[in-house]
Amino acid sequence: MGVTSSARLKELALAHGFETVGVTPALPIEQAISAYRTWLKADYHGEMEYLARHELAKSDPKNLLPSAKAVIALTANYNQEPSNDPKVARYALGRDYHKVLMRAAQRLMKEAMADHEGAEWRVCVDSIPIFERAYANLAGLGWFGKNTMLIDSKRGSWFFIVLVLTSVEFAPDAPALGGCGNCRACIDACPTGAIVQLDGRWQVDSRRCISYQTIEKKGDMEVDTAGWLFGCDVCQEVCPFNQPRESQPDRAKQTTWKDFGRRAFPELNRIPVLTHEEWDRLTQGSAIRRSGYEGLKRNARASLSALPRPPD
Ligand code: B12
Ligand code: SF4
Ligand code: SF4
Repeated sequence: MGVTSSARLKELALAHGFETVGVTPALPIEQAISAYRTWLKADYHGEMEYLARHELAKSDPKNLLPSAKAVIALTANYNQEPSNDPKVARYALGRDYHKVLMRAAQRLMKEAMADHEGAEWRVCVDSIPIFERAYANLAGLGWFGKNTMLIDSKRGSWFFIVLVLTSVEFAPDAPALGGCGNCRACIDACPTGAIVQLDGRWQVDSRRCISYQTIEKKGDMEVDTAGWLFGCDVCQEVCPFNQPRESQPDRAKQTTWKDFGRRAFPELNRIPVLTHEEWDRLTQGSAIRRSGYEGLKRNARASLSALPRPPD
């Protein structure tokens, strides 16, 4: 079978709620492999041991789907008004994106593959070892900002990435081009100095990153979390590509995915005294569950102790 047009696939992807879609060949990406190795060697993954274990699997998409010919990259906008009490990163305000986007991508692929008898595919939503940003970059969906986020010049960076490996050889798109120029707003604004130069590239040292400390890290908190209960959005909030602009109507738009709408949270000072049942109800179907019951309470205590005290 020769190269297949991606026109219908793209039409369907937009109809299923994804904002952008692109295709790139299912080949190893040498620059990503080498950047990833350097990052691991510097211990920037902290205690996320699974990232080191995944180094080999990540080197070739055929390790994940032997028949893979193309990688389809999709984005889903999660932008909404920030939550300030408690401070929860925007991506985690609604329903757990892993589940929502896995379902949406499976529905899309069933429809898109109806005419491709015997076609195979595998959906990845931050769920299997693959360089999501690197493939999405080559598929034309965004470029790497100094904060390491994939940035779409027209839309900004408030989006999730979904990849689909497929045995159908869809026609590839051109990689996305762009850059930060002289801007360094995210580097200066990061409360913990987590965006650092490594081998000539800006990278995130997870050990210093509030997102890592409040979501992935077990045990004691090692940095001042600047009031964040779960995740951190500072390096995206300050980015000029995330500010509304008349000449860019798609920039900083609010999400249209109903599932990502904000759920109700108790105030920060209520969280350290939540019972297990209350925590269970609060976090069901939410990405916030990842930090665990003790982890969320630890985050709240750390945030409360970091808040400026009112004068006596
Ligand atoms: C581990 C991880 C983290 C860690 C480390 C983050 C980091 N910057 O490395 C922590 C816990 C800190 C984290 C935080 C967040 N994360 Co996170 N995370 C991941 C995960 C699972 C792996 C990332 C990774 O491998 N990092 C190591 C570095 C070295 O890899 P990388 O960032 O992919 O960088 C690549 C490029 O530099 C590339 N490269 C270098 N040179 C070249 C040249 C060319 C030509 C090419 C093609 C590529 C290339 O190679 C590198 C390796 O792929 C991905 C999902 C996935 N499977 O990819 C989500 C992911 C990156 N996270 C995501 C999100 C949303 C977040 C947060 C915003 C959540 C929050 N609000 O708290 C923050 C943002 C912090 C930040 N500034 O990055 C999204 C990002 C979407 C986007 N628009 O970019 C992802 C893609 C999940 C998803 N499916 O949507 N995350
Ligand atoms: S998520 Fe927060 S702590 Fe992590 S790099 Fe961005 S600004 Fe710094
Ligand atoms: S804030 Fe500036 S330096 Fe940082 S990613 Fe955005 S444009 Fe690049």
